[in-house]
Amino acid sequence: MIIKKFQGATEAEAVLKAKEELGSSAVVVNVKTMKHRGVARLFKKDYVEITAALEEKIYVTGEIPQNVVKEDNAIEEKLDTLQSLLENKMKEDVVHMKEQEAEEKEKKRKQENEKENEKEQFVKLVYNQMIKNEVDEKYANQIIAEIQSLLRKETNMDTILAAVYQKIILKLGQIKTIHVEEDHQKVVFLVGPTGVGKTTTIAKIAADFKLNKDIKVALITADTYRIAAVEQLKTYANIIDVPLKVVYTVEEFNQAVKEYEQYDLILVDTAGRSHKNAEQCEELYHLVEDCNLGDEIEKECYLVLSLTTKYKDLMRILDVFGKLAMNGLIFTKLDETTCVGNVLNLRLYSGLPLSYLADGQSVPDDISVVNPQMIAKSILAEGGER
Ligand SMILES: Nc1nc2c(ncn2[C@@H]2O[C@H](COP(=O)(O)OP(=O)(O)O)[C@@H](O)[C@H]2O)c(=O)[nH]1
Ligand SMILES: [Mg+2]
Repeated sequence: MIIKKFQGATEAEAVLKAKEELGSSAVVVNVKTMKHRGVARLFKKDYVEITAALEEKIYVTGEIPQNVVKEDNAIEEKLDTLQSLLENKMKEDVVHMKEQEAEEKEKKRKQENEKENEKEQFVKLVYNQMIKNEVDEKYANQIIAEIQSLLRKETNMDTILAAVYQKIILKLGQIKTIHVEEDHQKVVFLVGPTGVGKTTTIAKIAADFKLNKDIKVALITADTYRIAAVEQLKTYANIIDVPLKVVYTVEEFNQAVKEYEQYDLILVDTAGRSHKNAEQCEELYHLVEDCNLGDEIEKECYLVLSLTTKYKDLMRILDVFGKLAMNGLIFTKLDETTCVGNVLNLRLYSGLPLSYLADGQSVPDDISVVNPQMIAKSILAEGGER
């Protein structure tokens, strides 16, 4: 606001002066009639003084008074300050935002690291579980390595565990059982070390085929080293009601098979061979490989192993018996161990299919076809739980 006083002989003259200087927008805010003082009062006439006011920034044309220009400059300065303040504030905000972004990123990275650690620990746990259940380190590592691509993107622990479980089942592979067709003779040898349960397993299998599958079963035993061994199988043969022939030579064996012409499944018990005794083993190879069965009769051979045997010994046994063409692996004494890792180990070490699993001394009940789901679960369970 500009306020200024103007004088004139009359009010109109003073107003005119005001409008000339301040422009037509000037407003008269006060009018005073003034008298001269002292002697001058006698010679001079009264005059009028007005106070005119003008809002700033109204000037459009004409000369702008100095004080108005000053005020204008002040405002501009203020505006400039305001603008630079604003600019500074914006700059600060940008810096702040960038800092916040970096912080968020760091937080996210930390969370991801935490998850990664958690995952690593979980995988380690799964690995340890396999080792505790006596899976060979080599195979446990292989399994973990094979799910690496899934581990890179997956964070859900259940999914990871399920993938390991699936891998184990895949590795356990297709199960091979003894398959017998009517009028299609099959001769099946069970071989393996002493005392693993060959004779007991033969009795169990014979009973299952005869009683549950209605297959004509006959037995031959070539285990003539111990009288007790023959007697043992004789007892089972009587109970199950199947014929049994005892043979001492390959010729006798061939003859026995001939005489069993009408039987669909002939199960052959063999003497337990120490894998350390080469001569004993040669005898067995001779029997299994050189027997003359003719083209009509199918021959199969299964290696019987006890789950109570150490992995190292099992590997040696496999090295020795592996010289025979083998169709599958039978494991016994599952009931005497909590660790089934060797089922997977031997399957992978030999490349042979898994067949049967015996879990007790009781004939005919304690045997079943290998169940890969059960083995995989047990391998991943605390204490090999089944
Ligand atoms: N706990 C247990 N014992 C078994 C099993 N299979 C066989 N056995 C026992 O192991 C011992 C030797 O069995 P045997 O059939 O004579 O073995 P072989 O020498 O291989 O013929 C016997 O006392 C059997 O009762 C099994 O699955 N579990
Ligand atoms: Mg025996």
